[in-house]
Amino acid sequence: MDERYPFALPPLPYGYDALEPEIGGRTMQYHHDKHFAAYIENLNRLLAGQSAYQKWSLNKLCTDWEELPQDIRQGVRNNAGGVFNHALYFENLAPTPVSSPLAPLSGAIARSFGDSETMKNVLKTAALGQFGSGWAVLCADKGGELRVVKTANQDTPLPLHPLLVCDVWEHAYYLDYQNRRGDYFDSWWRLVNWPRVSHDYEIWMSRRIPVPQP
Ligand code: MN3
Repeated sequence: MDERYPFALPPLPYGYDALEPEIGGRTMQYHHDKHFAAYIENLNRLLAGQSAYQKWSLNKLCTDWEELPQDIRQGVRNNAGGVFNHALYFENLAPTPVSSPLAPLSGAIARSFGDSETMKNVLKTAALGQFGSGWAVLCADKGGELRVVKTANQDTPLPLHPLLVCDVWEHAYYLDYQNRRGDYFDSWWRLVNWPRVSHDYEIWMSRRIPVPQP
């Protein structure tokens, strides 16, 4: 993402209760207005007075945080990742989802997983297998192949390109599902905005830089 300091909280693209009954309005309100907002505020606070790094894009902050001064390094890692992951999370969902991925993503799913159900199971295994807080992510590599990764805390899968992110921090589901992360995953899956995810894959494929031939 190309956004730069000062970062602003993007509005939720639907109403707080638009994803009910799968995800409750209270969860969405706290998740967007408190948790997501806090990552934005913290990142802006960390970068205030750091003019050299205010020019960095969100992507660069997420990938090159090790180059930052010691006193802001870990904070930027956590909060830039939080901004990046949550921006995608809320956009990945929709109140009236289309039930299946569109071409060319559908073809990539067939190549990489066989079918959508298998991909869902691989993603669910990652979501359930992430110990503690983190994310399960469907990613595309530079060649357009798909893969599933899990990340801890607010780490991102960059430089792999994340297409679809499942937040498995308890704040994403505890009010609605308590300890039942698997039930949350199944509900979350029904909300996936496949037209948006498919479009994102198409854009990623069109922007690929050809590998230079020796
Ligand atoms: Mn979250």
